[in-house]
Amino acid sequence: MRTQVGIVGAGPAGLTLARLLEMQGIESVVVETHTRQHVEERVRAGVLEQGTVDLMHRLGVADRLDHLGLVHHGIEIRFGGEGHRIDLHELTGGRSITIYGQHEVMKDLINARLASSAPLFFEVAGTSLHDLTTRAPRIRFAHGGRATEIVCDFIAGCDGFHGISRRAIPSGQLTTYERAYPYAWLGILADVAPPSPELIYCHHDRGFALVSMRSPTVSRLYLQCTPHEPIEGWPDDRIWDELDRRLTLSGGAPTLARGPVRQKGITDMRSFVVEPMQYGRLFLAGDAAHIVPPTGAKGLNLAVADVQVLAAALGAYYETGSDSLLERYSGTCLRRVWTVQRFSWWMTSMLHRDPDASPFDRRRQLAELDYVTSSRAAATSLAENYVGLGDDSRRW
Ligand code: RFL
Ligand code: PHB
Repeated sequence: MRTQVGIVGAGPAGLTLARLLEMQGIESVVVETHTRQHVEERVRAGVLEQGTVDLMHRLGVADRLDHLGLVHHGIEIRFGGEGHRIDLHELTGGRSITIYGQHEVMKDLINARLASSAPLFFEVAGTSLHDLTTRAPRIRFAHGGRATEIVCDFIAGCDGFHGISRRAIPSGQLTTYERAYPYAWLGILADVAPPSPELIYCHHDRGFALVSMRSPTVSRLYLQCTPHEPIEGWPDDRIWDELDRRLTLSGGAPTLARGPVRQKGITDMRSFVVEPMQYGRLFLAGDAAHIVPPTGAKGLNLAVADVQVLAAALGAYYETGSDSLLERYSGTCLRRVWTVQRFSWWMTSMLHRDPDASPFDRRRQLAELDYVTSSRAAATSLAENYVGLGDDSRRW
């Protein structure tokens, strides 16, 4: 089989790239290890930046998003038992975020891909990459028990943090920057109306808590916990009690309505970047190249931003024969990646309870929360990063 761009991974990065290429008349083949059902049901991100929503419109995959997405103009930062609203809309000249589950984005992109009859193979096994520094790099895999090879002009490694693309680059070619955090997130999806119309990022002596949602009847709630804790130690009642303790306002009674817990899981947190994001004719995009802790709600948005840069560079190559944008791919992406890394690290450090913090660190952290929620300048900095700096052409 031959194609112009071979795409490894049908996550947000891979399928958005496939759609962007299709709209420019560039052929691609997408290969994915999991089943369609798994990809469409995996509960992950929930916050789309304005730029991501705008892109979904340009890609013609926003009908359900327009119908089901919840547009939010603000978030709450809660600490010391008091809530403080950050008015994202007012502070950023009218921008907002949209709550729409990543799995819904996946359904929309998969439907569009299948409707166009362009190749998308689920349940492939043993993916491997070859001849990356030649003009005809190859992807090999087995599908339905048959060994298959795709000869490509370029390969996009969109296969997430645990994928094979990054590992296909010889050691010594990449520099890795990494930071682990001494805490993790326990997340639940519950069939109960969200306790607040807007997201609540809550700092508490017992640890961080986050109130989010997927719809007016489904809540998505997170608690800071210890990395590698067994989920069995967290029966539903313990989770609800802990959420109540952390989220209760000063002098108030616990107000969290409880409902059936549909899904629960623990996620470790890390910051991770490899440089450069390209090797020969292999281009890494999304979580394959970088991971952010989820506190800034940025991973999906960053993955989508990478592939916009890549699609434009591939478009220029096929139109003019020039590979100058492709050569600059990594440098262009990394500026945004590091801006978002800084913000995600900062939100994470400000809001979590660090078990290793000294009494000085603790006072400094509370002073930071106080500053962010009382200074318009500080709140504006949070707001413009949170809604996304993505379409500011002076920066990128
Ligand atoms: P993905 O989504 O991991 O997709 C990679 C795909 O590649 C497949 N794959 C392979 N396919 C073929 N051959 C192989 N050898 C393969 N190996 C792997 C995988 O099966 C998969 O389908 O990466 P991508 O596309 O880069 O997208 C990244 C996002 O998924 C991720 O950054 C976000 O989910 C992060 N994230 C959030 N991001 C946001 O923008 N806003 C949020 O609110 C937000 N909240 C979150 C999050 C991530 C979380 N978890 C669970 C990590 C909340 C959580 C709890
Ligand atoms: C979510 O709704 O899953 C969510 C919201 C905000 C975050 C992370 C995840 O910062």
